[in-house]
Amino acid sequence: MNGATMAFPSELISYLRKAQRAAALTGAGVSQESGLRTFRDAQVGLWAQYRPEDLATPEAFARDPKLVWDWYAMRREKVKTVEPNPGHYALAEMARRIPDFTLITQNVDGLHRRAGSPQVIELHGNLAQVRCSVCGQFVERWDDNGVDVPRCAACGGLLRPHVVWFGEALPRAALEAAVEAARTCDVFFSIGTSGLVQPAASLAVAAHNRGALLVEINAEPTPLTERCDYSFRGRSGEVLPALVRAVWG
Ligand code: BV8
Ligand code: ZN
Repeated sequence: MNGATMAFPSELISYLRKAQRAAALTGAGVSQESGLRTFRDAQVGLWAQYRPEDLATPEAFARDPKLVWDWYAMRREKVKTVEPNPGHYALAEMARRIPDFTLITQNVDGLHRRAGSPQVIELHGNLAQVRCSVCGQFVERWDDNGVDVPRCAACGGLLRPHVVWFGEALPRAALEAAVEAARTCDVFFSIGTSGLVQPAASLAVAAHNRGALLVEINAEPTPLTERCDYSFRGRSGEVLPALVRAVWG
């Protein structure tokens, strides 16, 4: 299905025109059209031999901090070279159209903010931020001599990316805000996510159980698909702009 010729059910269009409160959960699929690999995509180059879920763990960092630091340094550099895509901009537009719109993302690339989304709940942190793995102090600048993992000037601890690794708790305030949005919204969008990672994936179910309309936009079916009121199979960079055009002109 491509966005240009998409037709949306009229009852969905009228529902969205009246919606007062909406929440959207985005995953790596939304950034895929900006040129960022999803977690499902195979990695390339010298990272091809590693699975993201094996690198994004405290155990991997403890075992080989340099490998994990370099993987994030590579991703930080890559994010600097990409731009938000029409899917990001369509979500920023939705926030201007729906009175109470909460954008929740699993992505750590910061592209929603760059696309102008007013406030973004970053459930899994942000690649661009670095903190000390010991004292937790955030660090703006560090010298990476390419040999050792940079250390904290205050306590000498190893620096690490400010992202949530598997097995680590999500930031409490972010998770609480996301749960509150899921509980109170009229419509919940699940976009570009395989719906496999918890607790993010449970937000859509919580919203649906509270009576929200559940709308999925994803390139392939997910464990959420059969629960959805609407599930659009397609690229978020095409479907989202088409939906915004159909609802708000
Ligand atoms: C926690 C930051 C507890 C790092 C990430 C067994 C059962 C259930 C749960 C668990 C379990 N074993 C372990 C767990 C818990 C675990 C978990 O869920 N594991 C899964 C894998 C089973 N969760 C955790 O560990 C979480 N923490 O539970 O802590 C705790 C509590 C208290 C105290 C201490 C501990 C932490 C999870 C967060 C991990 N960090 N990211 C980094 O980025 O490096 S997760 C990371 O992977 C991403 O952030 C994202 O969330 C996830 C990848 O998922 P997606 O974004 O959905 O991407 P994916 O590639 O999967 O899918 C993309 C989709 O897009 C696809 O469906 C594709 O078809 C579609 N698509 C592609 N292109 C497009 C598209 N769609 C539209 N348009 C396109 N163009
Ligand atoms: Zn420190």
